[in-house]
Amino acid sequence: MSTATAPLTPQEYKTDEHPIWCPGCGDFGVLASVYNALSARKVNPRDLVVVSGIGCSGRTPGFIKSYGFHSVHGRVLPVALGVKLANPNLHVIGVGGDGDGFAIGGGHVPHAARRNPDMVYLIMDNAVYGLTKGQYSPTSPVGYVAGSTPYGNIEQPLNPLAMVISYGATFVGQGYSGKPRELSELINKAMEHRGFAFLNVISPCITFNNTYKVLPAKLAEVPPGHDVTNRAKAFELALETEHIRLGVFYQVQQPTFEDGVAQVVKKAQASSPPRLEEIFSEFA
Ligand SMILES: Cc1ncc(C[n+]2csc(CCOP(=O)(O)OP(=O)(O)O)c2C)c(N)n1
Ligand code: SF4
Repeated sequence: MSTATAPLTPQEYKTDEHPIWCPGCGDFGVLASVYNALSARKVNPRDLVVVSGIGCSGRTPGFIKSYGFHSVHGRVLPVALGVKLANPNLHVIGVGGDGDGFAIGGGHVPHAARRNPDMVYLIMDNAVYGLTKGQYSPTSPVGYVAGSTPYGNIEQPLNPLAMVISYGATFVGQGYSGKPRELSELINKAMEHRGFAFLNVISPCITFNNTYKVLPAKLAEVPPGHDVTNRAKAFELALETEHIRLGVFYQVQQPTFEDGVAQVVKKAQASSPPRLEEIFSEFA
């Protein structure tokens, strides 16, 4: 992966496209943090691909100077994995909403996590379907009232962090759009990690699920001295109810998917597999 010849400032990662998100949407803070992290890491835009699903969050690739792929709902990960396999030298960042990632796209997350491709998967978690006007999502709390749940949501929310830790991701962290400096550092660490780096970013939807007032009392950093290689401890932090922890929960090193694929290709090329004619001759 090459770095830009002249490092870009965060501003220079902006495109001419202006976000049409509602004023005050948390996604602005996430986008600014991505710009900061790209600038800090001196990422050359031509070596970067941002892949998104559908949702307000799905518009993100249009705002980042890079290659981009605004895919279909829930399909961030298969597209991102395809990009990474086609050219392992690229930086790949997948972005999407909690609905995109954990409702319609939920079947892809375990397999991406256990394969461990070297990419970042960033969820903008607003606990609501923003684009389609505020229906409850898999991370909405019990009791959440919206057009689709006028008497309150009766389903328990799922826990993206605990799920992804259990799926075998090698980097799991959580950030908050309202703390862009800390979030920039977290994205930087996720990009530095070699393997599947999952970031759940709490990014309030000011229009349909305004949590700005209640969040500050609940947010707390991952405790100092937390051993990020301790998976059981990472689970404990993810399952805490008193606090919503911010920082790196879990990080270990394991071989990446693309390294494994390259080895398989090498082995296949070195061996002399039977020719198709030989295989077919068995059935003649
Ligand atoms: C296959 C398919 N089903 C449903 C939709 C309608 N749809 C568009 S975005 C969305 C959910 C958006 O919520 P989320 O993924 O959390 O993103 P946000 O808008 O909150 O950023 C839905 C259900 C769609 N576009 N495609
Ligand atoms: S509807 Fe919600 S998530 Fe979508 S742009 Fe507006 S505030 Fe952001």
